Amino acid sequence: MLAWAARTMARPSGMLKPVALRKLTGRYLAHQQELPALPVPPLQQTLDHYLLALQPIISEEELSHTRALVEEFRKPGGVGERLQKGLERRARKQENWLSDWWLKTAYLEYRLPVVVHSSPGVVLPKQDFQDRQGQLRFAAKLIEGALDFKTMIDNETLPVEYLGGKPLCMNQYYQILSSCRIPGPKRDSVVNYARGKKPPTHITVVHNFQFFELDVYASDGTPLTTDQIFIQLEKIWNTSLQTNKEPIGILTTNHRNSWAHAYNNLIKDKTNKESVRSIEKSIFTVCLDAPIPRVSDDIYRSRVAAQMLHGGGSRWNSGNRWFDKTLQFIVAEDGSCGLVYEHAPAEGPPIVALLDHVVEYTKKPELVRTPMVPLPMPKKLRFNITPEIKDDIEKAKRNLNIMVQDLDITAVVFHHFGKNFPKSQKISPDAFIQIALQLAYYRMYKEACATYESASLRMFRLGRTDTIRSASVDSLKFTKAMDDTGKPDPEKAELLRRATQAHRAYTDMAITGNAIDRHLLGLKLQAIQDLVSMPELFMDTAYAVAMHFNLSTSQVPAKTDCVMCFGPVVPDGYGVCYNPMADHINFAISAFNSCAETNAARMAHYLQKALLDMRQLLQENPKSKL
Ligand code: COA
Ligand code: HC5
Repeated sequence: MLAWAARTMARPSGMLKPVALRKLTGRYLAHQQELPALPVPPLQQTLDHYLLALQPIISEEELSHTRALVEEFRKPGGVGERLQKGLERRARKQENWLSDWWLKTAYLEYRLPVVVHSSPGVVLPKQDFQDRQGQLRFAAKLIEGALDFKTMIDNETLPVEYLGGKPLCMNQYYQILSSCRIPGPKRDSVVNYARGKKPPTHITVVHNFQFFELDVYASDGTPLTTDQIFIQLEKIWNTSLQTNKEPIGILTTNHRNSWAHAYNNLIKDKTNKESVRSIEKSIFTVCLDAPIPRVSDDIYRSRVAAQMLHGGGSRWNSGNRWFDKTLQFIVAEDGSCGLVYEHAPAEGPPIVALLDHVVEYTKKPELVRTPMVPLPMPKKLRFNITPEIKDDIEKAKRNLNIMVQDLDITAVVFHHFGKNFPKSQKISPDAFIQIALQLAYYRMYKEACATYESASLRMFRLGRTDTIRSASVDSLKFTKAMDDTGKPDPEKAELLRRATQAHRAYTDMAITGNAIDRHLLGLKLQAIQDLVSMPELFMDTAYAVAMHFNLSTSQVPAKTDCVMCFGPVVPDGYGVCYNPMADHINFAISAFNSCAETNAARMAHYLQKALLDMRQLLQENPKSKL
């Protein structure tokens, strides 16, 4: 039993409290104890790297102003050193000096709706069923596959993952099932029921906006079989044929403060409270969606990506979700399927590992047909809708439909090459893709922008992410040179190689805990905690520019040929997620329609062109053998 996990996860605030690890046992814990603690990088190093990171994105004039602020901040005995000491003290006391702060800042205190602004989606390859039978059979297999993965979590038999030869923190796997975000007036929380006294044995199934509690374990504790689950799903389907139900789940799409207010109002009623608790406790959710409108093959993926992110609006499937639920599988009647997940408890890779397992599972032939024992009717979760709740639903619908209209998303398969080409050139594939993004952006806007790429900090205990700043001095040198007819091609190729090396070097710095973003955040939060006045460094325009990520990107590799997606993080930005496979790359690019300067399809076009041009440049200008 994961005693440590039980204690930390039961805390309703979702915050992780340090507990003496010594007393604990278990395979998972033994592994966790071996992991190093996240270091606090040296102050002077971070400040030097900060100035370097600013170079490609701000003017020389702004830079000299910021240089002066940095000099002031870094002086011996100055405010920087004082805050750094505070951080180092925190690092000695806590299991991970960053994780509580990150959880709060990036998620629990972030007030925008989780839909589009925070929760990522995954689009699975289209399944070849065309009807309800096929839909329910696939959903039943998927549920069984997910329960199979859960067994590995429960038994602590999940294989430890590695990055760059180093073992990774596995804690996030213990956070993704039986958990849910709960809205709060100023700050949300995450509850996890997996390690409680009586862990849940049910999932939530939603159909036609109606929620059901489906027990997926038999009385002897074994998981139901595909056939049994299928029969139960049919019962659910047949008792939820009405399509005129209030889409109560829409409430979870609202701004967090509004939702927190509506939530307190909703759960005043005892029946509503029980229904909400059942959803929150459930192992995960399965959304049986209505078919999405038929579209041509070339925009099919983009359409499904939008469905996964927001459900298509109040008239389509958005009411068929509980967006606060950590994990929601989506299976639509027309064969489109995927998932959406609430980001606070975990990063993409554990979710994708689960998904890879589930997809493999669904491909297995069904072997045994179990003799049918009568199973109880799944419980319908009832809601009493007062006029006030109805009003909250209407408001949420209006806001959601605006968000749905505003999301511009393009999912494409770049089929000319995948990881194999950059590898053949002895270049990091991830760096190659990131530099292509820089080239695409430069060609569109004639400047570089602050660019975020997620880097895993899971080499450290309870590590989440730091930022790889992909816009670098070297990337800008290359992107400026690429279309400069005065520059010889061999020089351009050399600049490209150098830019990819710089990117890979930043990646190594980030995954070993030496990047600048989380350290700067830590210094800023330390200043707030110590109640010293905010250092000017953090009130500087350059700092705001550096944190305004017009390109927010992430690589999430998967075995399954799927595409992941998320929204932009600024009103005038792009969200770019990619899954590089051996011979092709799956991309999803998002933007907002309300911003005249951005266009997802245009960015996708420029990105593909950049990848092709860069390949040609390298092929025509091979590296000298000297
Ligand atoms: N020559 C030849 N091959 C190379 C190479 C080179 N110069 N550099 C790298 N490669 C190979 C690698 O060995 C690796 O091989 P594999 O396919 O056999 O595993 C492959 O190319 C991919 O390496 P690379 O493209 O450099 O990227 P990476 O896998 O190291 O990933 C990050 C880089 C930043 C994505 C990764 O470190 C990371 O942090 N991932 C987590 C991100 C995350 O959490 N995202 C979700 C956030 S919710
Ligand atoms: C299933 C794919 C999930 C990818 C989500 C992701 O990359 O989230 C980033 C998390 C982080 O801490 O970097 C945030 N981002 C979407 C804004 C890049």
